[in-house]
Amino acid sequence: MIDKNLIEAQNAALAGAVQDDYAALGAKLARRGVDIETLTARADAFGVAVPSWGTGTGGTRFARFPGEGEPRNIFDKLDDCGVIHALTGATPTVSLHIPWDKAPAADLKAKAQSLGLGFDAMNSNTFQDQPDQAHSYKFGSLSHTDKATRQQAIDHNLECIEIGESIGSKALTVWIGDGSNFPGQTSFTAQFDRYLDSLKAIYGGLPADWRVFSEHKMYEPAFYSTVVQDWGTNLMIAQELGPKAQCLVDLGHHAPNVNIEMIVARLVRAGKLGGFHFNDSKYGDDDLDSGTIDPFRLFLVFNELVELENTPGLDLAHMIDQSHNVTDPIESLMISAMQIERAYIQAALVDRAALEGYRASNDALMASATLRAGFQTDVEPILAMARLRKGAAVDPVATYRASGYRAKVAAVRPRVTGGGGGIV
Ligand code: LRH
Ligand code: MN
Ligand code: MN
Repeated sequence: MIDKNLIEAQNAALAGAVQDDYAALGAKLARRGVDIETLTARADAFGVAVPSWGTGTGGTRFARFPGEGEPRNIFDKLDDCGVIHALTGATPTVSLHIPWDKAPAADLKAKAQSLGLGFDAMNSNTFQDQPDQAHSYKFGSLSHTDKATRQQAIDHNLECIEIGESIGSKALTVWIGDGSNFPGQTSFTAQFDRYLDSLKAIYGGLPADWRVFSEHKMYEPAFYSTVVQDWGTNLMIAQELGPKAQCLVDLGHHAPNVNIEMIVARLVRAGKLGGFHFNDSKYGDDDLDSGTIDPFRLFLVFNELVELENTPGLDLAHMIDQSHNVTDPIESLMISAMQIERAYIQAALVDRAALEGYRASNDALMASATLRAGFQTDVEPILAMARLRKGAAVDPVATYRASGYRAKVAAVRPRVTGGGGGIV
């Protein structure tokens, strides 16, 4: 999809500068007692999953403005994911959404393999109706008052597990829009009990080596109450279901100013953090590109993850979940993957021993400064070197633009016109 020779040629022009910057940063970090190669090895091993649905232009509740050469189906989406991974070297897996990405498993597997991609968690969808379904989700899905509707939603999730199993996925993410719009519309308790019963049935269908991630979200599309509205409810769910159930934290699913990094620490302590949907947000579930609004918060999340990385059993699924309205989704996803990696490496270079010392002696100022030293270090030479060494692009966006990929696919992918909003 992207000519290896183009990547090499573009890299050749930048390699000298990368070497110089890398040597300078290496010397600077050495003075702080940090070995740059250890950090580069971390960057090299880091991966985050691309959401299949993020490769198309999203939309708001008001409108959708399609871009050129939008993927027509999951195979086009996988091609785009292959481009993102070839250029960044940081996105080896894709997270699928069913039924949006429904296709014969053998074809999905073969396509992913040809692109050097694997599959991360499967996402089920019971927040919208499909043309052929018997029961509507207008008033809920897994927590619906009607048993047949709940069963339909359960069956859909079991089918997602089945598809996932045949393509090598190991987890199912469940997010539901169920809730209510008016006080009095539902019983908080009975609705939650119904949800738990349904999820238990799904849990019962998990293969031995699978996990289920429940994803909380404060509001939307339900605007008065949501069944799985926060990490407290989410933790209750994971604890009641059993060891294969964990919580998924989507960074955009909290009230403004909520201390998400602290939620992360609490869930790790409970052995119940399963993974992330990375994005950034200013007001609500904005699904903006990772690290573009509050990069410090992203850093603080990774700071907890690095601090707790030796917690027994910790096995996190890192996934992006964004909606791109005004950019080329491939460019946004590449920048986001690199922002997430940047936050991770900045967290990894924090002097943990010094931090512990300042904490013990209650030196708040130096503890804060020690943490900030990580955030304020420009680790780009490390990320660029990791990409250079693995044959990805030193400057992924520039190489992508030079490749003319979007124009090439636009020639074979018909222009999508208009389209309503409504993507969550
Ligand atoms: C809900 C959500 C969830 C969905 C995705 C499309 O807001 O974050 O993860 O699966 O958006
Ligand atoms: Mn999400
Ligand atoms: Mn969301």
